[in-house]
Amino acid sequence: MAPPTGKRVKGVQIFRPFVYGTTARPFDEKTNPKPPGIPDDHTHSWTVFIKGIDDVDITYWLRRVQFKLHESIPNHVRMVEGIKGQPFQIHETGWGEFEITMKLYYVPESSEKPQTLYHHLRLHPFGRTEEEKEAMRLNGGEVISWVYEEQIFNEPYEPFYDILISGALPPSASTLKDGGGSGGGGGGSGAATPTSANTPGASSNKGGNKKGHERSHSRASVSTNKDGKNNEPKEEPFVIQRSEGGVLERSAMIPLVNRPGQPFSRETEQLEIQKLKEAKLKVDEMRKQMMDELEKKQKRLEALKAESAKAA
Ligand code: SLL
Repeated sequence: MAPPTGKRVKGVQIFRPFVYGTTARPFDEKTNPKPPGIPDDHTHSWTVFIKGIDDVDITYWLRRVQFKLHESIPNHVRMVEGIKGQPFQIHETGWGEFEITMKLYYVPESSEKPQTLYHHLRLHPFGRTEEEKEAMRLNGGEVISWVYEEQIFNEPYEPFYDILISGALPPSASTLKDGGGSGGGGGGSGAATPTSANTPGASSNKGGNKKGHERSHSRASVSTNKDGKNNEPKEEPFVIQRSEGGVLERSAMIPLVNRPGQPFSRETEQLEIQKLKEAKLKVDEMRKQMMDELEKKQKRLEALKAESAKAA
């Protein structure tokens, strides 16, 4: 961790969405043959990863990730350095499930301490219900356990703040052109509400006040300075727009709709909200029924008491 440079930007929280998790497949002669040299007792190939939502680059805030695997795996502590536009990931094979520890090391400009995330490697179909497990079995045996998360930078140091809001770019632009500072456009800033989609059990490894999700995501052509003044971008080689509901690099957007391999979107969020609303209605209904029954019982008790008082 580098010594802090500059001052913290007070009263500001910047968040960046990301996705982490595991994908596993059983070995199968046709669809997933076991490579030579893999021990007989290994039943699955699997991958653990941390990446940007919609596969956008996150190396401008995340520098390296230390993955700690099960001790039975050779060389079980692995450091993965960020490569621009690529996920932080490890491919492995094995026979058992276990908890993976991921230590996130941020870019030096952030002066942030590393943070740890935990994720359970899933090799076998899982879910809250048999239906959910069956849906996984139908998925060609691929077991996906992914979590949507938001990294909050609370009152970031000025140099890091400048990097974070250095300008939203079209997807993959970061692989074409280096570095921050050019282009216009602020990424969204705001507070986090960790959610999970399609995966039971979202994690949340940090605090932060919840302000909901309707935040400034798409100020893509005008940047806002710390002093609150709007600046026209100095150099703007292209008109920056979301394409196909995808997200801009270096923004806090999430996709508008689901696409193959991208299960986290506004659409998913709406479905989750709908599920919560339905669950609340059900709980309200159950509560009302119980209250009605309680009232009936209380009346009956009163009646019995009155009867016994008369008899005495
Ligand atoms: C279990 N508690 O009993 C867990 C342990 C260990 C998994 C799982 C070894 C791979 C290798 C491997 O898959 N270990 O030998 O490279 O399920």
